[in-house]
Amino acid sequence: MLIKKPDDIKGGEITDRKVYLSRRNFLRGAALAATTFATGVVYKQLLAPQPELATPVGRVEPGPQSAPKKWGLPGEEATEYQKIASYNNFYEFGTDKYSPARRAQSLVTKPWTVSVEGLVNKPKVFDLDELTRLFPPEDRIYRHRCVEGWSMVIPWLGFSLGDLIKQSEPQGGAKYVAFETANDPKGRGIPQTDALTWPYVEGLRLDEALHPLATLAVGIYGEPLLPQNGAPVRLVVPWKYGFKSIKSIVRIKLVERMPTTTWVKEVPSVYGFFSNVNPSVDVLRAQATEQRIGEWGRRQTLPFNGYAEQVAGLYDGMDLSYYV
Ligand SMILES: Nc1nc2c(c(=O)[nH]1)N[C@H]1C(S)=C(S)[C@@H](COP(=O)(O)O)O[C@H]1N2
Ligand SMILES: [Mo]
Repeated sequence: MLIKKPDDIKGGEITDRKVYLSRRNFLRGAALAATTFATGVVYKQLLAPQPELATPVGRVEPGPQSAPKKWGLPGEEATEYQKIASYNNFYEFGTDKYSPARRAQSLVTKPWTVSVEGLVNKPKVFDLDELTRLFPPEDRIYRHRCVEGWSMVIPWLGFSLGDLIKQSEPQGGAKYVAFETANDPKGRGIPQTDALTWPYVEGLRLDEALHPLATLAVGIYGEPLLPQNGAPVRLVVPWKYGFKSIKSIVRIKLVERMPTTTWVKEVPSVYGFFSNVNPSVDVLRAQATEQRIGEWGRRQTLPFNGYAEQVAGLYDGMDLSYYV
């Protein structure tokens, strides 16, 4: 694998991707600045105590304390709300795990619309309130596996993306679905950092998008999404690595050809379009085990993140060590 040099490993496992990014910037000719930045990030992660949440969390004692059975999975406890809300990837607001909880508070989420467009008979721009009225969200507790090696169990509040897509009446030529995060620095309070190119974009094959597990989430633990978790509406694809679960979505477009995605654009040699959780294929680094946030030790990573029974059929006949 291209990116695993001994140099890269010493910064700490969780900073792998940032180290990669700093190398990319290096290649772009921003050597000094990038190196300084990457070092700063490493120190921050090593030294930072658990950060205070900038947002007053609506529910100080979240679900697990009051109703642990309701929120867990068999043999797996739901991750504490405070952890879900303070350990995030949202590169628009910084590349370390703790920045989004502080910096995403600038995100303007009202009013918010989601456009469903492209190869559909009934394109429509939905106001968020209308969306949740038409598709009432329900509790959906899923594992969330980041390619950096950590995982959580998150009690989302959401509805099936497929229900929204079906009502738009996809045309015969529609084969894929492309998603876009808001990209409006002034109007939406999203800083234009140079970590990635914006907007963040993602995609699914249409049959994946129609699978009932593919979820549009509007809340966690029964509360509206916090900005750092991708308010007011984000994708959740529990059998794929976390980066497929694009946050703060404004556009859903049905298209004929496989759309590009942010991480495929960034590192085509490492990331693939499908990005199904697969313990036997290394993406970024070995993916056989994971650190469940809030637990000691590591868990075995399950094929399709434990959802093989439901989703493996989508990939019948595909060589999943090639179609990563
Ligand atoms: N727009 C946008 N969406 C994003 C990201 C991002 O940087 N920007 N990061 C992804 C990654 S890598 C992960 S692991 C999840 C993290 O979601 P969480 O912070 O709610 O756990 O969001 C994904 N969606
Ligand atoms: Mo991730």
